[in-house]
Amino acid sequence: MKTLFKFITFTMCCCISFAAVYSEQKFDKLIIAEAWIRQPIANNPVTSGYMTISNSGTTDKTLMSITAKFAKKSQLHETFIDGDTMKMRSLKNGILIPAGETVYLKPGSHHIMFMKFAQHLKHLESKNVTLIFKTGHSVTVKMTVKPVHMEMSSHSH
Ligand SMILES: [Cu+2]
Repeated sequence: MKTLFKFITFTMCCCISFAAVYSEQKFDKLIIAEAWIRQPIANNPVTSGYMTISNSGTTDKTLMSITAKFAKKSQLHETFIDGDTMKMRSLKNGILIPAGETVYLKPGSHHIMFMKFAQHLKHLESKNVTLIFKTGHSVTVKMTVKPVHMEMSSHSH
């Protein structure tokens, strides 16, 4: 099933670093940082999540899927350009995190899509999200719910 969404949020700022705001979460050879969920606007039934994933090990890892209790459906998405429109689709083969490298899930690029919320996402709440790798290994990370503009204000000082 191929699902396309119009990527309306692309024009929002996507290039600001805010690493200092988040502590790293370490799982053996994986380091997760800057894990956040875009606070949904009003009754919008979908939102996206972002994080950086570093693989300090010597074997490549592939992130295959995501689960979260607060969303009935979670997918890994990529963003692409179709003509002059920004669109997104689910990544059937997951996201490769090569040994020794860092992969950035960020606005305008790969991201997590959370759909059909089972719980309300509150401002600055920390949510558990489980990352499932191709090997079957999984890790549960904490992601902070926040509006997009916060990354800008947090960066200004
Ligand atoms: Cu998406």
